[in-house]
Amino acid sequence: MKLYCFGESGNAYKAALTLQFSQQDWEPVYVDFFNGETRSETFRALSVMGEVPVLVDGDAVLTQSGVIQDYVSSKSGRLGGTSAAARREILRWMFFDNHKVSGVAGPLRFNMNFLPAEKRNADVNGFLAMRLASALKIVEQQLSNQNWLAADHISIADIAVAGYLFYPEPFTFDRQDYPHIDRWLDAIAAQPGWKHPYDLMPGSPADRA
Ligand SMILES: N[C@@H](CCC(=O)N[C@@H](CS)C(=O)NCC(=O)O)C(=O)O
Repeated sequence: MKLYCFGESGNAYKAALTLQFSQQDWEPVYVDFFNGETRSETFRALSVMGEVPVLVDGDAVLTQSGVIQDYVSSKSGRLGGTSAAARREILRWMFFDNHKVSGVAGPLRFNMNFLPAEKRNADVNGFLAMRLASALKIVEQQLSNQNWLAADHISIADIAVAGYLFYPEPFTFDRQDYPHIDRWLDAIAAQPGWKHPYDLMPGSPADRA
């Protein structure tokens, strides 16, 4: 399988970690996001939404990190639920992630680190930081009652919610403020196949330094 990705993309990282943890044979294809590749006609032919990640598996072309995660989980028989109800519980946390955690952490991290300084808006970032803190409190609460977010084992929901939280750039998230999230991130990083995003996918801020 080929994963179109770049190192700075937390959404791509979720797909890459899912492939790693489910022991799939895959390789990354670098997408030059910072030079506008996701807006090119060639890329749009692959992904009408113009977004990374894209997974190509033979004739199957998949976009949206959650769909890719679900596909890889179903294909490998790993990281998913064993019943329809268990799968729904996993999806419930993935939708929460896409809307309230990654959907906020991604733009906030982009604004604070990758947007040119003159375009940064403190009010926008303050609003996003407040929204992120509220969502992370809910994650912290869930993890105070159980080891994993949506099942009694690691699932694609854990990978989705954790995706952005492994990045080193500042985006107002500090592991020390969330002891249960801190413990859970360590448990994810201890899984066989785990790698830091900049070691797993091509591209990192160091390339533009
Ligand atoms: N909901 C999507 C979000 C994907 C997304 O936002 N991808 C970003 C990189 S992290 C992207 O490719 N953006 C391209 C653009 O905005 O032009 C998913 O989970 O895959």
